Amino acid sequence: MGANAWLSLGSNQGDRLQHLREAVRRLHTPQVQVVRCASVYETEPVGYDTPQPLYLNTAVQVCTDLEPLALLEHVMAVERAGGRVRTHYGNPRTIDIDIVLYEGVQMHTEQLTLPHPRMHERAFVLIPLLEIAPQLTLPDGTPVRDLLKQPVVQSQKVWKLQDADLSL
Ligand code: PH2
Ligand code: MG
Ligand code: MG
Repeated sequence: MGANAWLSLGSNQGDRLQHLREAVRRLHTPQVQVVRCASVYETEPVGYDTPQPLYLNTAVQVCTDLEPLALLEHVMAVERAGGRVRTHYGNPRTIDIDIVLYEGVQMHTEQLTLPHPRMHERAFVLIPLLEIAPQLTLPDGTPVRDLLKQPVVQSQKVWKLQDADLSL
């Protein structure tokens, strides 16, 4: 019996859908079971001061035996396998995978903060996440769906793709 965690995936470089597909397949290992995949959404870049290509974003639920920092190591290995090169913040990326929530965990270290500190202000995280976990709450009990009501989140453009299936 593992713990549930929710990951946000994004790509805005190259064959974006293929990068998401490969990442989901690589995430799924004996210690990290991908139990749910959201639809794929095309999203307007958020939080940059230079123009950026549109993203494809999705979210997955995993059930895992790994502790949060070990899960982070796994996620970063999957990013590297997907051709992720860390240059500076404003550069497009083949694949970005963020741990958004890990059941029952609140932590703040140099490597990892949970819940993800910017999930509250990001429709591209919240909308796919709520598709697969409509009842999800933050560790303080706040329903994640309440975060969607904020005007800053409401103003961000997110389009659901009808013909993209990520399931394994
Ligand atoms: N990721 C970011 C910053 N901005 N915007 C969109 N639409 N999608 C992302 O995945 C994304 C972003 C930092 O990781
Ligand atoms: Mg990110
Ligand atoms: Mg990241």
